[in-house]
Amino acid sequence: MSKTKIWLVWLILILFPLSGLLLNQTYKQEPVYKVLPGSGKKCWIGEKYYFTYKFVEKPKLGTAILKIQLFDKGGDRFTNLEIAGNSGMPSMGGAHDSGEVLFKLNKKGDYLLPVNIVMPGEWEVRLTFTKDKKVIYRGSFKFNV
Ligand SMILES: [Cu+2]
Repeated sequence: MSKTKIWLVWLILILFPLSGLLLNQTYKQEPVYKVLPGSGKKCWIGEKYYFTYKFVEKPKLGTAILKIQLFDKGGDRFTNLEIAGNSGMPSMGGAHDSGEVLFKLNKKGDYLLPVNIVMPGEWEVRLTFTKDKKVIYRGSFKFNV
């Protein structure tokens, strides 16, 4: 092989894995969660739905129940989305992350999720809304215990 060809082979051997790494990083980007406007306030999901969220009681150590009420744009209750929540302490690098847990619907059409608060400090809940298996909205909020 000529020197040029050997160079080319080396170049390909090095560049190929490098470009793979770069592509991988692009695709593995963390999903972005919109910061929600606040407990009890209307949070719009596009123009079709909105929801409100609040804890049934002020959160303290133990299990806090997070309640979401979902409405269509006309203000009627809507229950055909799936909602998942992931709670944890941002300052503790995932040490208490619950993983994605589905909210359960009660008879009134409220979505409920138990959140396990195991220590005082700043907590975050990340919400994921899914329609027909597709994620249509991600939002998060923080609170202190
Ligand atoms: Cu902690």
